[in-house]
Amino acid sequence: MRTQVVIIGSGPSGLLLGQLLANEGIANIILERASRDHVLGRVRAGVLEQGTLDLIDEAGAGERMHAEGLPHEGISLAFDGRLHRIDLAALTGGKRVMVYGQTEVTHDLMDKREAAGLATIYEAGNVEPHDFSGEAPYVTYEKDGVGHRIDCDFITGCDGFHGVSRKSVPSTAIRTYERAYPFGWLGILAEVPPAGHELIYANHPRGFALCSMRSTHRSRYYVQCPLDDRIEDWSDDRFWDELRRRLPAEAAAGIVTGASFEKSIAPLRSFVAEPLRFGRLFLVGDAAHIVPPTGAKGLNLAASDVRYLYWGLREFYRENSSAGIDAYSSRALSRVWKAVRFSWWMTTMLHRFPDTDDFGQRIQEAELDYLVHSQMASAALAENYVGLPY
Ligand code: RFL
Ligand code: PHB
Repeated sequence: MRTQVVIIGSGPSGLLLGQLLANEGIANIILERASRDHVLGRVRAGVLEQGTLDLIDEAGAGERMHAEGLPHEGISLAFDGRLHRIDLAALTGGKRVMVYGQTEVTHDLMDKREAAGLATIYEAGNVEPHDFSGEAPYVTYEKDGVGHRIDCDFITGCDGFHGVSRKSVPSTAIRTYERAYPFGWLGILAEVPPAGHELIYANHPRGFALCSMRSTHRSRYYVQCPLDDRIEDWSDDRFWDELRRRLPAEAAAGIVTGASFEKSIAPLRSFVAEPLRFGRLFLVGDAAHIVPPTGAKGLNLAASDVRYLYWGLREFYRENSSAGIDAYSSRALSRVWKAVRFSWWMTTMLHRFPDTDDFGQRIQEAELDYLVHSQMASAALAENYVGLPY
């Protein structure tokens, strides 16, 4: 079998890249280890930057997102018993974010791909990229016990943090940077109306909490928890009690409780691999970098990598120029590192660390107090939250 671009991974990066390339007439095949239902069952991101919306629109998959997504013009920071609103739109000249679940984005892109008759091979086992340092790369995989080979011009590793693409690169050719945080996020989804109509990020001596949502009738809440906590130890009642304790009274009063239908603990990590290109293999999205979810940047960074790589590949096929793919790694990484910095900073300011003592707590509160009362500091937060320019 032969195609122009093999895409490993059918998460948002792989699907978005595949659709943009296909719209441009560039043939591609997606190889996905999991089943379609498994991919759609993962609950993850919820906040999309304008640049991500634009790219989904360019792919032609934005219709339902605009109909059902919730545009947000602000967020609140909670600390010292009070809520403080950051007016994102006023501070950024009218920019907003959209609350629309990653699962929905993935769904829309999968539907679009299927309607266009583009190939995705689900439950592809032992996917392996080969010979990407030369001119004739290929990918092997197994399906239903039978081995297959796809020859191609380029391989794109859109296979997430635990994928095979980054691991296929010789360790001497890649450099990684990492910070693991000493806590996790316990998250739940419940079919109840959200506490308010915007997100609330809360700093509290008991630990961080986040009030988010998926729609006007579905809420997504998180509380910081120790990494070794087990889901079984967190009944819904315990979760709701802990969440309310970490919020100012006015926000806690707005919490509507109900049975959760999803509950999971996610570790927090910052990670960057450099570079993002190895001959004819490119790393994209979580395959190359991870940020803690505090800045809502993971999916948005995946989309930003896709944008730069799409530009590069389009230029290669349209104009026979490799300038864009040559610039991919440095262009993408420059945006990645700024989001890594922002996510690390938000995480550091809002969470309780094992060594946070009373002094540390007061320093966090002083920083937050400065942030919400200084127009310039608020504007810097808002500028990063809505997404830095490309
Ligand atoms: P994904 O989504 O991990 O998709 C990778 C795909 O590759 C497949 N795969 C393989 N396929 C073939 N062969 C192999 N060997 C393979 N190995 C893996 C996998 O099955 C999968 O289908 O990576 P992608 O596409 O780069 O997308 C990245 C985003 O998923 C991620 O950055 C975000 O979810 C992060 N994130 C958030 N990002 C935001 O922008 N805003 C948010 O509000 C936000 N909240 C979050 C988040 C992530 C979270 N968790 C659980 C990690 C909240 C949470 C709790
Ligand atoms: C979410 O809704 O899952 C969400 C929102 C904002 C974040 C992280 C996660 O910063």
